[in-house]
Amino acid sequence: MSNLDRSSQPGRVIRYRLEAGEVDWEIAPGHTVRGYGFNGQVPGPVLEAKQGVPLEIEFTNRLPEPTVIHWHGLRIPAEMDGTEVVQRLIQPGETFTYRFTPPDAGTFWYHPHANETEQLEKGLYGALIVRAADELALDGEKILVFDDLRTDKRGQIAKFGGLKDRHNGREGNVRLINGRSEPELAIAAGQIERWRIVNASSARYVRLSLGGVPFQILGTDGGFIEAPVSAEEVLLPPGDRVELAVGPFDKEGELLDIADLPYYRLAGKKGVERFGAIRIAPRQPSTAHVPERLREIAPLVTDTAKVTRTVTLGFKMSLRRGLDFVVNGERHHHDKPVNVGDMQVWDVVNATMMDHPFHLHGFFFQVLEIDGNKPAWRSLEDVINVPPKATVRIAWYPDDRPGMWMYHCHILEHHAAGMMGHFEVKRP
Ligand SMILES: [Cu+2]
Repeated sequence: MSNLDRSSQPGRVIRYRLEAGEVDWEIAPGHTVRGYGFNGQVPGPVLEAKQGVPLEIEFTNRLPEPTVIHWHGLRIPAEMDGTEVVQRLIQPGETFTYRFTPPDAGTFWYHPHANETEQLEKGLYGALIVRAADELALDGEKILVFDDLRTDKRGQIAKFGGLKDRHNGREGNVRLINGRSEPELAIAAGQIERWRIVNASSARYVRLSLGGVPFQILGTDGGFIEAPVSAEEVLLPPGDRVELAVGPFDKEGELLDIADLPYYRLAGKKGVERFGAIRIAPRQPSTAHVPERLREIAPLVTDTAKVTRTVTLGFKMSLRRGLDFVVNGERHHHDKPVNVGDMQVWDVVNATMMDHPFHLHGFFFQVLEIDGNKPAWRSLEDVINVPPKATVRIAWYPDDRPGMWMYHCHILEHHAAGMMGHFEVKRP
């Protein structure tokens, strides 16, 4: 990270410089592909921010094409959201400085919001961590960015697969953690680590298992959940994040698979696929303590809240393009405005036979119901999977950040094929 310029003044402004450009990306020892990276690397540098401390990112586009950088999950002003509806695309050679103050602690990520199906596939993504003043520290921390890449016969990044990829989303044959194919990660026996996980895949649903050994879910998109939940697997649709307490493991020298279990979404992988491994390193003492309560999340609405909007995710045949993905029957839907201060209760309806990960920009929502059933725990989300033919009811509060916002399916090919909506949040 030689060209990463980071000067941090505690309590003042944290500054980064990011440059997107072409890169030789070593996905495995001796196997390099021509891709795109931030500051010459994939993933881009981990951006470390502090809750409530201004962040300034001077971004320069050295790509041969325009781009724009979206700060996924951050509740920042609309004009800093980094999409084509709030700013002119950043042309090759241009610099744009993003300035915002992250209001929430958690695990976020950044990626382009232009020609995403190509730019993310080529490696443009990175994690953004916002730390609280009283951050929970366990024995160690790891940041794992999951991705999959499709290579061709020459071992280079494959060309887009046309109509089939437009329909299914592009899944890859090479599985990557932090830009490397099936790496081995070490954790000392006896220790508990905090793992922050991002799924940066274009279309792959990662149904994560750590050798079938239970872990504790600590947080999701919007930071901590209220209390740790023990689980042996967790589903991350594209764009999703989760924070886990991993360990303690007992057997030194043991190797456990970081596996992606089968997930049928009418497309994609069919068997168990390996993303990497955990090696249990020599035992170390532990001082980690996972609290029984992590935070309180006040419910946004009561059970009797009225639905204010229905967003229907659909599919349409098209004579010109073969097929389209639509919202309320329209590609790139122009949705009605939302007033600042008017609580939103949305039914997100999936009218198709495929899963779609619904992503709302700039605001966290609470999931009220999935097909009438309450979720197992309360959380703050910006991505939620909407299963085939299901309805997910969400509530979110438009605080005073007027401007143009959007929501879309985070299967990047579906987004590109039209499954998105933009709307204005306006002061009444
Ligand atoms: Cu979709």
